[in-house]
Amino acid sequence: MRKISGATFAGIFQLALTFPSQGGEPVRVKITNLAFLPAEITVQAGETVEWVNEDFIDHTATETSEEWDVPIPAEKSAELKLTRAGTFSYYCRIHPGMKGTVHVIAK
Ligand SMILES: [Cu+2]
Repeated sequence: MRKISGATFAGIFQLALTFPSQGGEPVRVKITNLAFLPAEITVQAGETVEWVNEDFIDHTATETSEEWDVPIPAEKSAELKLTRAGTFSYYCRIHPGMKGTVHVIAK
């Protein structure tokens, strides 16, 4: 009996390790050579987007109607949690030719 309960406990522990903490990993968008990659992503409401700037210059992820404006310094990353469902177009204020889209779907 003792052996069985020990095995069950180990099973539960392993299961807990399988699932990441709430919120999970951010959805990553790479910035390289003045472009958001991928330029279009879909996330669930409550998920976090992480922009990873691999360029040697600063960028921003600025929502078209300025609902959000995220500075992303050179060779750094920045995160934004998106809670409202909708389609959001964004660009870089410093390089307006850089454009991206985030689709946020309701849970
Ligand atoms: Cu830029």
